[in-house]
Amino acid sequence: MSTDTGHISAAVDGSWALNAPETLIDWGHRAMHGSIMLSKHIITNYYAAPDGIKYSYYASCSTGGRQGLKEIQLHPESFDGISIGAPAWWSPHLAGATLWQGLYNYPDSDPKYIGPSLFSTITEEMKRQCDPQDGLVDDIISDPYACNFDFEALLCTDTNSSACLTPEQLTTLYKFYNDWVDTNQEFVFPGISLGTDPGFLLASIQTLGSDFFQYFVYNDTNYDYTKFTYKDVQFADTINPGNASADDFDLSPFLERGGKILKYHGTADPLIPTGSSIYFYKKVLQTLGPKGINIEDFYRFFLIPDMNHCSGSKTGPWYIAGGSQSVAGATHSVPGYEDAEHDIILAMVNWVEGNEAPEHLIATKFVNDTVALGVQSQRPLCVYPKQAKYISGNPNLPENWECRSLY
Ligand SMILES: [Ca+2]
Repeated sequence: MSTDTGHISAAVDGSWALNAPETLIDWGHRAMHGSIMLSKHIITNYYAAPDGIKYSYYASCSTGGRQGLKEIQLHPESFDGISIGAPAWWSPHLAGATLWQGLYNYPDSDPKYIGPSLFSTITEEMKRQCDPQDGLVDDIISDPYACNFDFEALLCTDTNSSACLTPEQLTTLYKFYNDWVDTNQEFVFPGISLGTDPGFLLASIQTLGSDFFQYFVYNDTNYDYTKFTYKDVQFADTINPGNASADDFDLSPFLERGGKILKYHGTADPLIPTGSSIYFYKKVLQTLGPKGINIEDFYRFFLIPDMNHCSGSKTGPWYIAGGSQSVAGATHSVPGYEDAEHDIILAMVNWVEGNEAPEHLIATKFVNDTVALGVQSQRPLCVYPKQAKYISGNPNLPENWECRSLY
């Protein structure tokens, strides 16, 4: 089953929500649940199964990730297992950060403005510094959070006046790659990971942010997003348009019904900061840990080094046949490797039906992301917070890596 949740629009156009409060609730959670219930009814009757449906699964990414988390928070019975990628789970804060990050670089007449011609300079310097810090020079920043990055290496000097940044521009860059912290040191939203292309969020004001406040929060065609501040996020929190935020960290009802969650997020996501998934994981841990629950018993999270939003990486293995992932020449699963170690859907099925929790997954990079051209490299993805560390031999082979705890 899939659903348009009751409206049709381009992904980055929020104008459909103008004067449409009921449609907003449909988008937030109601259409998903209604569609699930209806499809279960149809499937049960079509197949005339005497015992009904044995297992139900969900797989999606981005807003689909949010919708899956929201569904199991409101209706834990709906699914036995969900596979969630890069979820847009914290609606007012994600939209607020999207707008705020664009405003760092606004207007373009300001001395702090960084033009697009410098973006590759920035990411190349991050790659140069951070790639080796993970222990292997492989054109992949495997652990952006452990990179000690010297921003001032990008500073213009008297001998270097192009492909460099002024002190004012460095301030913009520093904000962009760090958490947004506002009044009274309150954490608002994580910044983008080091090494991630700033092109999407920094180059211009994205309607994913401004339309949320214009149409979802204020319902006002005259809204001026250039006046946006943290106060607007605080106000949006009080409304929580469409009750969309999937921010109920007590997932114990889903655990108690036997549900399983496999979640992944690329470490070079230019759209939804990777840190927002880490933050969610830690919030669930902090909520359930004190109750004596080991969250790995039902919720396992994988970072995918260098992967962009939901899919894709120039150099890193990223393909696990997750929701919205695709490579040329595959209609489903991972051709040549259709098993629970390489395919996150099969891993989820294996966990739910075979009671075997995945200790790792193996991500695949096909040459030019085309199956017919063969496998370029494979590498294990580890259950967070473990990381894949290179041992020896050919780094393109997964057996030459192991998942290790960092401490
Ligand atoms: Ca590296």
